[in-house]
Amino acid sequence: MSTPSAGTLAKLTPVLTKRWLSPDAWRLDVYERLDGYAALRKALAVHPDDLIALIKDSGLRGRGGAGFPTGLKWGFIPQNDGKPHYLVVNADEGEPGTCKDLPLMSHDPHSLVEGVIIASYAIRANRAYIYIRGEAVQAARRLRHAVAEAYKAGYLGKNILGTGYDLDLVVHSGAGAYICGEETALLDSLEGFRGQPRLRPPFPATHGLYASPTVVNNVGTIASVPYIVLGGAAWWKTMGTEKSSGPMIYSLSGRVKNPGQYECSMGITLRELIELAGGMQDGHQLRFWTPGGSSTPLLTGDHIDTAMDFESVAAAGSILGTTAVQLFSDQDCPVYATYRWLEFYHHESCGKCTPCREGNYWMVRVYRRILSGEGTLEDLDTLLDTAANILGRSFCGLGDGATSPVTSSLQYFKQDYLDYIEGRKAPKLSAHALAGA
Ligand code: L3W
Ligand code: SF4
Repeated sequence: MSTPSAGTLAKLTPVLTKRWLSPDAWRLDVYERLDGYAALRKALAVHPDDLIALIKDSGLRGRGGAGFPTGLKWGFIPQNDGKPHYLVVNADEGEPGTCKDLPLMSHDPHSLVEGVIIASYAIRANRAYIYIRGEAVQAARRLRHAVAEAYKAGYLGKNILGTGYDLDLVVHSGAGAYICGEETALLDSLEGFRGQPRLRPPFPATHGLYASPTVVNNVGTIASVPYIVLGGAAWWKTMGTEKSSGPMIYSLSGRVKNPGQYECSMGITLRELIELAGGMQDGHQLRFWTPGGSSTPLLTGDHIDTAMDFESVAAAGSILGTTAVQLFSDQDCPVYATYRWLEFYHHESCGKCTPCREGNYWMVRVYRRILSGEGTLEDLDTLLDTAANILGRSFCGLGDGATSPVTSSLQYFKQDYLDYIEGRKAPKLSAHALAGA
């Protein structure tokens, strides 16, 4: 394993991850010894509007993929409308390659619970939900334990810390559907319906859970809140760039020596992240990668000096997304990787709209043909045409995201497709796979 230089190690900015290496930080007594619930005491002494102003001032942006300004979203919640307000935490982490929320909830669940209480107080909600991915059994167990401890200690329930503020928090496990990570499908699922996206607008901020004003935020977004309350907006903005403030947890997977989570100021380059992860595996050269999960367009080895903030990744032609950095080498095939992602989207498509339901089905069939050595040049046009009919015509982001690896791999790696079609590359799939298409 190559050791990162001192200069590179100094690029780590452990904020949300700082307790992960403390044994038993998931227990309330340990969490409290490590500053836990100090931010809550501070926040409950502040007017809710001032908390929203603080979050706006910090520049915090959503950590779930879209990077929407958090304070702005909280500010959309109507006041004095006579309706109940809700906070819903999207913990349905399912984007391929993404692995930042589940370790946070396992190692440091109280930081999320504390963030939920502060955020709920700010938007004047008396009921909050954490919708956690069904397969995340261990993280859900830790969360439920933390919620029970928080109730017992008077951080949840009636008259929290004697302030007169009431909040109930429910941890709800999903049933293993990727689409329930889409915020409106998540709300349908929480209400007991089949999880399928709703038309937006109206957005959840005005018509969310039970048609009431609802903030839906990602785990990392809400877990950032206690740190901003304690450290202040100016401190938060010392990390990151002008428009992408704060630290971010990057999940590195694939052909690096030490895959894992690395928390750094936004704007760190991919090259530095790879060095933090011990470098590429021996004998492997970076060939292609995703900045934020498989729904974000692929970039190539030529983009290794891209700064990993919202604006710089967009300028490079992709999306920062969930900062799920999946790294592939010269020994990996972009056509096959794209096919595997498409199998996923095809399987997870909820079926509500035609472009995504039918388009992904057809694209999988075309990939099977190409990878079986039976492809034709027209297949490449079919792929581009199908992707163009999905992008912007789908009911939700799943359809759009599914086209990202297709169009970007054709943009950068068309020769790999041609090699299969023209017989220079051995088929990756058997004729049997084609027959099953
Ligand atoms: C009120 C308006 N609210 C927008 C809110 C909206 C939502 C947020 C972002 O996320 C991303 C995509 C993938 N009034 C509003 C408003 N909002 N305008 O702002 O909205 P939007 O539409 O920009 O994005 P989105 O559809 O909520 C999708 C990226 O996520 N992605 C992540 C997938 C991850 C999972 C998972 O692991 N479970 O699904 C992948 O990178 O690229 O950019 O709250 O209500 N006028
Ligand atoms: Fe369902 Fe796909 Fe349409 Fe989204 S784009 S509503 S997942 S069929």
